[in-house]
Amino acid sequence: MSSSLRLILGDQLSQDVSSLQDCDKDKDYILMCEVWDEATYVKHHKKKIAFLFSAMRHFADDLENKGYNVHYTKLDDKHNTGSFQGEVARLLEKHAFDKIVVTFPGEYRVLQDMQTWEAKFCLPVEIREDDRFLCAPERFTEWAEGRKTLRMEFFYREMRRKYDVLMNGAEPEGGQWNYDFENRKPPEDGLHVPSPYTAQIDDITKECIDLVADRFPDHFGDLYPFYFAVTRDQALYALDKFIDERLVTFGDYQDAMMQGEPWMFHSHLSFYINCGLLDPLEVVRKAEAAYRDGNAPLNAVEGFVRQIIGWREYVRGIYWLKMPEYVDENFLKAERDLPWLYWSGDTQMNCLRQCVLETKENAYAHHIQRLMVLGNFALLAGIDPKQVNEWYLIVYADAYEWVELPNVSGMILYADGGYLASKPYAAGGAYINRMSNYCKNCSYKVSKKNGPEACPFNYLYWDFFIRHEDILKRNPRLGHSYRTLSKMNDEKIQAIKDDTKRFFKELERA
Ligand code: FAD
Ligand code: DLZ
Ligand code: SF4
Repeated sequence: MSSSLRLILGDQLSQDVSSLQDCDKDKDYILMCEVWDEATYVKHHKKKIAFLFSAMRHFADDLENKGYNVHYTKLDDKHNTGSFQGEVARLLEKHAFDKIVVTFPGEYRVLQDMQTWEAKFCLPVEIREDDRFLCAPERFTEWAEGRKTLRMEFFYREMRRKYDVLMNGAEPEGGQWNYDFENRKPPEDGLHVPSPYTAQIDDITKECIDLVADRFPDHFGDLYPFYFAVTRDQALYALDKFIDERLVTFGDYQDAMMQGEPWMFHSHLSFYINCGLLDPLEVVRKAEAAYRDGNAPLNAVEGFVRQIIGWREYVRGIYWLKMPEYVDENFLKAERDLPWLYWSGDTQMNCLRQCVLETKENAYAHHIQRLMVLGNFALLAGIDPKQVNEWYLIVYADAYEWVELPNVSGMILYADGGYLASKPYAAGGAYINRMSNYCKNCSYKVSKKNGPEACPFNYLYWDFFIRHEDILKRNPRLGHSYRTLSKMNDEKIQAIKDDTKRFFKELERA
């Protein structure tokens, strides 16, 4: 009787994941395993581990209730080998299988491991496409071929056409592809942000939280409050809540940051989309339906849809196109060690402090916090891309290398020399002041450009452009910055350099 082993990873928790298609409930076995290697190859945020273990356990229960043979290894099982490979080997010893079936993993290192299994186990290993993504790596490669640099906008338009999202025949809905120019409202005093989705902690989740507290005490992050959805039903509820309560204002305040409001009008769905509890296209279709029904404006829905069928697919395409070299990219030769403040939040820079502390509490920060505060500082300070990547992979519950690495090396650090983004997203304090209310509670003065009281972003910004003049000056999108720089006198340039030197001296002492 032919029988196959179906391995399902922690970020493949979808009933229609390709490795489950044609799974025979009588003959085949599903393997899911909590393994030490995955939980510690970087020291993931405690909340991320508890979330994934609980979602995995709930998913395994669902499959069992549907009549599948599920072999589930818990972290503390006596015979747990600690790795995917070891757990596959253990199940192969117990049962005779003719093949192993897996869905294409989200990380290169896991794929590399899987590619050795056929020889190791003397069994065919079928690595199936992950068709939860809308653009297969081969299609992306075809699209990218012959282009020296890539631009998300053109890729996004193709995805809109292909999946018929917000289209009006052959034309984009409303006549324009992109409504970003409407999505830059600063936060206003008294702005009411709805409360985010909060799931009840059930026995399974409680067990996972306790396990993580016990086994990973030295990992970063808080376990409580724990609010994540851990089942598909809960994730669907979180999706509906976003569509009903936040989507309408998502566009307007997409770039806004407010002290004490970590969730703003974002969806907080990346955890669920990335681990499989939600399907990206179903999320997009629901948002589009809200627009068609007159419940959300076009700028909000287009902005939201672009993040998912545009950016999300685009960064994944770049990941698989550019791996394995992408991890080593360091175009700007950034070498500074990651400052301790990224773990402790211990800094007088209020924007950074807020973003780090919220990350620690929630395993979440919204896009602009990740990009324009935490990322902007890493870029301007010239922090080593490997260390920045590791930090982002650790601290966010939605982080897997396929999505984290291009966002960090490509989007924030310009480490790929402009392959993903057309220019570095560098900004001074004025941007943060315009888009947030952090500066009101800061010991530094955002209006001051130099001296010990000045907002460090102000002089770090110019020092960055001075440091990299040789390679960045030729970028036409940076023409304005370099024209301004060329008008600065020697005294001003020296003040920028002196302030930067003093700032890093103090940072190293901290
Ligand atoms: P929303 O603002 O509600 O956006 C909707 C959805 O769009 C998200 O759920 C996500 O699926 C998708 N999305 C939006 N922007 C991006 C993007 N740039 N790349 C890919 N998908 C996107 N996202 C991750 O899922 N995992 C990561 O590890 C991750 N690391 C990041 C690191 C940096 C430096 C930056 C700048 C961005 C990173 N992002 C990452 C992208 C983005 O910040 C998060 O997807 C988003 O903050 C998740 O919150 P949300 O669900 O509330 O998003
Ligand atoms: C992130 C993660 C963690 C912390 N633990 C596990 C685990 O124990 N078992 C598992 O199957 N998956 C886990 N994951 C998710 C994997 O790291 C992820 O599937 C791979 O990185 C491929 O994307
Ligand atoms: Fe951040 Fe500068 Fe504003 Fe302080 S003054 S919150 S450091 S941008």
